[in-house]
Amino acid sequence: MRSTQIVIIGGGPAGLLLSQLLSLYGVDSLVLERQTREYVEARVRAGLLEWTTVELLQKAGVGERMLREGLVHDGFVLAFPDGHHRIDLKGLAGRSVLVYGQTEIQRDLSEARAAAGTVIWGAREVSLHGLDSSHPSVTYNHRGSPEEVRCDFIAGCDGAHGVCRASVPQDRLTIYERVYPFGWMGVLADVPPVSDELVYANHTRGFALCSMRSRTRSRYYVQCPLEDAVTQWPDERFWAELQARLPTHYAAQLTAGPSIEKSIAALRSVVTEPMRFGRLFLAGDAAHIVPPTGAKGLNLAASDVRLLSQAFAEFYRAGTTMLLDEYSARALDRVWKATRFSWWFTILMHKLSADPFAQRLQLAELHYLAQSSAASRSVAENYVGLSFAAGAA
Ligand code: FAS
Ligand code: PHB
Repeated sequence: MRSTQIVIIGGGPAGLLLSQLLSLYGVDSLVLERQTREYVEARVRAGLLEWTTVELLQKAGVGERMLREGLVHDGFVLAFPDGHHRIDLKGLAGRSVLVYGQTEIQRDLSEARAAAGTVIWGAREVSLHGLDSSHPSVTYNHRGSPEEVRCDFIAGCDGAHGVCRASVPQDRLTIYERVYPFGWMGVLADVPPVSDELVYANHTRGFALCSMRSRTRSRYYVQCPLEDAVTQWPDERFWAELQARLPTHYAAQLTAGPSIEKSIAALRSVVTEPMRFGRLFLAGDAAHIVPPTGAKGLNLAASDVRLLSQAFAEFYRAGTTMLLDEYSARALDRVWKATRFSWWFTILMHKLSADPFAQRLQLAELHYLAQSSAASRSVAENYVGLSFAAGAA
């Protein structure tokens, strides 16, 4: 029977980044990923990195192409029916963010782990055993062959629909959830972005976001009804709706073109407490989901992995479990602060109802943001990512 120190379930950004960091600490791991490498690399998801995530990817040795191809952004624009306001991230929070697609991060991490040969793609029927014992194990099926691996710890990095959280007795965890009554229709297209910076638009027709992947590839989103299907959104309808939701000077800049990817994402806030069960530790979407409005999903996964990799390294280096014992509380402190910001930003920017009172409250808050440097500073420091300073997670 094969054995290793850490079995990581899930080969998305959380699982691969954890495996890469552990290898730098001299800790062995084995990643079990259900899908193929190509499938995972093709999933179009996040696009915006906090600088602490950039620094962590650099520390993991996968920062070279990211820094060469990524776009440094010092601010973003809030657009609303009677005006717009730029949040000066660099000036207000002293930090920038980096635009670099999750697909690229996944490619960089897959490349780095391929050399180590410790990722099993296509691992099926994964099942966890002995979570409360000192030597848990994982069974799985690979290319029709049943396999088993013994380990010291299991890292659950298997996303929102994984097996790890589902393996814990339901009376030993609490799941907090909020479902938003709308989704995001997202389009990727090889057209120049409408602006040099991201534009978040609050409009009476619904929310819109103008993002990008490069100076020639744009990523756009419009709020849509939850029950919509992608087939109801031919390119022509998408471009017309996006243009209708942007201020005129952005709408005039909009270049339409054929979509190369089109998908609808549901918006949810989910937090699982605690993030540890015996020898199982949850990280990333396996433990929490945020609406993408605040661009926190991938960044929270990275901050979990930063804490968990340090905790495992301390255990094997010094034989102490202090950081492992503190992991859940420290990770959740940061998760809840990001969950709050993502919820607040989602409620502020989306069309929640036809209720004129609610719309006036949103407008009042946007006007306040535009007039108050203190209010804008609060947005800026949450958007660039709260510090890991002592006392904060
Ligand atoms: P992931 O879901 O990326 O990876 C989990 C992996 O585990 C998957 O590869 C899965 O195949 C595997 N897995 C699951 N069950 C398994 C099993 N039983 N056995 C083995 N493997 C298993 N975040 C942003 O910041 N901005 C965005 O715009 C944004 N858009 C998103 C759009 C969509 C449709 C989704 C679903 C998420 C989006 N996110 C966004 C959030 C997203 O980027 C996540 O935060 C990020 O993928 C988290 O990474 P992981 O925790 O590794 O989870
Ligand atoms: C993206 O580029 O996909 C993106 C950027 C910022 C967000 C959400 C998504 O808040």
